[in-house]
Amino acid sequence: MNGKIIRFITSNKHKFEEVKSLVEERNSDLELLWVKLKYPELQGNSLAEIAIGSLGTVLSALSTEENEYYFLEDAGLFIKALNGFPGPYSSYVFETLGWEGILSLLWNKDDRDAEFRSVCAVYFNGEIRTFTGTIKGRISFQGKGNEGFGFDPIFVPDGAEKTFAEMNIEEKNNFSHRVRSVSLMIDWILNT
Ligand code: ITT
Repeated sequence: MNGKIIRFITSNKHKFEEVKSLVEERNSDLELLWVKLKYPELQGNSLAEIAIGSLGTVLSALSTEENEYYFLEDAGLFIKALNGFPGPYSSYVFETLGWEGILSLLWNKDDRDAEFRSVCAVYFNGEIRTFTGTIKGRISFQGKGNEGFGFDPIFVPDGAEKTFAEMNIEEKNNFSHRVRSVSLMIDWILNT
């Protein structure tokens, strides 16, 4: 079936552009539209819980069209030496400490293992589903690069020598947690 409409609810232009690039690369007949909205992010112990709760809140304020897909995506950085912190609290930690604060917390840690996780929650005709993507990597010792957003200057994905912020969108998309969760969602959408 052609011409399916997917509406991505996010306030973050970078996230939208990463997903747009992926949708264009898949070359399917999906039409991606941006619902530019800053929604109140519910706190929770897991990204899935936060994503489902936030989507429910947003949907209650939107009038949805039948046969259209509505999704949002919640991501977090999980650092091994900090027992998974900031994880589901990544937005708050980024706003308060920034990536520089994360480097300070790790100043005496040799173990730099970390992962980005992403959960998409998608609504379609009365039901919500979630899809998860993960990329393992490490926290660099210094911030590097000007591309991207958030913690990109300090995250080096496994298989690369550069931080996400030293990559353009296409390069980052070869690794990213977001591409992994959204690709699973697209596979599902193309099969419904
Ligand atoms: P939304 O409007 O879509 O919620 P957001 O920027 O608040 O946009 P998230 O809640 O998903 O996005 O992200 C939580 C935090 O994790 C956020 O502050 C980002 O800085 C960071 N983050 C998420 N994905 C990232 C990525 O791909 N690269 C770097 N940092 C990322």
